[in-house]
Amino acid sequence: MKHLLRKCHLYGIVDMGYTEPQQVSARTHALIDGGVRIIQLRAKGKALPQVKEWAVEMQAICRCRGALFVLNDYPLMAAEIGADAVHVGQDGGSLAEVRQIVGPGVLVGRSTHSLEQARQARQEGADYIGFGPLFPTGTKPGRKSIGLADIAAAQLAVGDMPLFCIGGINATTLPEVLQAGARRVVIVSWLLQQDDIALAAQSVIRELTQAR
Ligand code: TZP
Repeated sequence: MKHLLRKCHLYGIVDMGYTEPQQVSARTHALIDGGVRIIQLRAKGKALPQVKEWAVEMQAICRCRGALFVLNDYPLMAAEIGADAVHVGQDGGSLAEVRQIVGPGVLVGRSTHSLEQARQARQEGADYIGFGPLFPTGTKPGRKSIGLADIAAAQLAVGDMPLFCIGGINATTLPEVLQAGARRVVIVSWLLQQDDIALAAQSVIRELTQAR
């Protein structure tokens, strides 16, 4: 699983704030068609039985097509449905607690919002981190953005643990994010709002590859 994670440079999220239930399957396929190999279900504020239904649907697609499926927020459910990874926020408990719930075969990702939190997640043994929000974003309204200045230092601090920059990344901001040293990114709303999600993902992956 970890070797698959290492190959991932664009991380996609099917965020139910931007996605109708009947689009879950098509959007998961479109992301994979575009080359995305790690995809998260993010369903903030949705009823658990619904979340589970979408998670099972996405997990099956990802398994079948060779992509990693990540469930946001629910370690118990992630273990139950056999997700490849679970992603937790700063308020999601210690990573040791999360690991105890999901067991050794499930990757654990952590959101971080500062250099210090990135270091801490590395120490706690996260498999990967999200680092941001770099820019203000409607996907996390009211959340203070951290800018680009610490990307290179954070990258250095976490060594070979994959660090995905996140928050307000789109075709316009991507070049400056790469210029600041980012090598992996999560893009949520911009990708989901493209007419052709697969094509948009492909072009982002091309830019990420050229920057390496
Ligand atoms: N964590 C930090 S920023 C963010 C999350 C989940 C949302 C990023 O969404 P977008 O739409 O790509 O700005």
